[in-house]
Amino acid sequence: MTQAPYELYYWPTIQGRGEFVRLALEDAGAPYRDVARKHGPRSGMAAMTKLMGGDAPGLEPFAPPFLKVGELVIAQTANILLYLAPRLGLVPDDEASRLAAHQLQLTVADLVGEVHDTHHPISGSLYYEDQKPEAARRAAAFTGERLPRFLAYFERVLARGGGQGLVGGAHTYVDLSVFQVLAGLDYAFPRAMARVEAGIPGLRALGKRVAARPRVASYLASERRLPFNEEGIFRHYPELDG
Ligand SMILES: N[C@@H](CCC(=O)N[C@@H](CS)C(=O)NCC(=O)O)C(=O)O
Repeated sequence: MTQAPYELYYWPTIQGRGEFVRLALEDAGAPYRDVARKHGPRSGMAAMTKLMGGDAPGLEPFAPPFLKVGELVIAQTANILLYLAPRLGLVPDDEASRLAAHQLQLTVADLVGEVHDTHHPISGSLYYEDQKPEAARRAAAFTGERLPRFLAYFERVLARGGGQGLVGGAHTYVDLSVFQVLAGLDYAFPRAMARVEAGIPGLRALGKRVAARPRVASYLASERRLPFNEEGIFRHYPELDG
């Protein structure tokens, strides 16, 4: 039996930031183990906390997701994708394209951080219910200013590159990530998304193309794709979708 080369470590019940890595692995058809979601030896939450507790060979990761490949443990979503993409054929070879992809992925990470802060503006260790007034203010600023600004930026980048992909004409991991961002924002903020809809035709077409990619479509229809929920990053609290 061949051993899956890629081991993804991420919280087992949410899409979260792990989903950006899952989508890249799934789109490429790369064999991987979603370690914390598996049962048995070297699996489950115990295996994840063990590596986070200083048992990782090399550099200890601060937070999931992280990817283990042999003795190499790589953390930070954008960093994991930077490593994986050339190996999975999800970024062109030239340096300018790789830097562009990484830059865009870091911008996705900024956006994801701001989405997280709409429901946890004070602390990730407090319940949402304990920071609701602050969350309401933060979410109003996010849906009113930041969400339109981020999406208009990605729309411009896409249009300027010809409309096929965010990094020129090539299909890259950034296209997968922006598809995921749109899916998450549609779930969390349907009213705010309706307000920006007319301004993002290129992103919508890109999202449809990504969802129709055979391996992505089959992943999205599978049990491996967890549903969005109110434990993850993209949460639907109607009161935050003003
Ligand atoms: N910048 C990191 C953020 C990692 C992160 O915040 N992970 C969350 C789950 S999505 C977590 O478990 N954080 C625990 C913590 O920060 O203590 C990345 O993009 O991977």
